[in-house]
Amino acid sequence: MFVCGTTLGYAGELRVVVKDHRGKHVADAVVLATPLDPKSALRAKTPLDAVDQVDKQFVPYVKPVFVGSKIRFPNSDHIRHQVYSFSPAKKFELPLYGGTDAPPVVFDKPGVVVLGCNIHDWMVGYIYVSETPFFAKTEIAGRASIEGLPPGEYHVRLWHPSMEHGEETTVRRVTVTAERPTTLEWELSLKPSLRVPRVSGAPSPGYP
Ligand SMILES: [Cu+2]
Repeated sequence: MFVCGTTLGYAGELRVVVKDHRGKHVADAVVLATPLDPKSALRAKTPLDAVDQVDKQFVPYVKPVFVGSKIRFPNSDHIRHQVYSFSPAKKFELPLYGGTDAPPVVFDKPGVVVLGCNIHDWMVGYIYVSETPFFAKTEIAGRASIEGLPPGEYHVRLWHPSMEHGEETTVRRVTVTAERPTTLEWELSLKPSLRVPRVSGAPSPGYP
């Protein structure tokens, strides 16, 4: 008798390359794969994760997490920070602190959470709270890979803090198989970045 489901245990992979309209590789783009069959997304993996503060910047600048994740906000600087968010997906404010004293924050609602610091106005970071457990972030070469995908149909989309159009304009329907990785390329229009890279050790504007 032929038994269906012989591919059980085999998983697919999505490989993604993101470039801007000039062909430059785009880092910090979040790639999200939502299975059309919701049973494929049954996974309760919400590890304790962290967004650090180093040289008065959030590290990493963009952090994708699965909904329900707890995030710590350690402070590796020798000064104190006061981290907050006014975003509807998560409003919170940590007390002014140094070191690793701040209690972790639970991100229980999907969406974009913009992080700021009350002391250092220019500090900005992003937590993307994903409703799907299948996501990844592009590195400097504009590449990301999502592994361990149950084979099937997916809606795949992108988010980036500087994207010109909404993430819904990036949605593609993709078939994932266990045989070979599926490669996708996007060209993403970005708004001119207002983020000024700061040199470590350089004098800081504003407060110390
Ligand atoms: Cu600060």
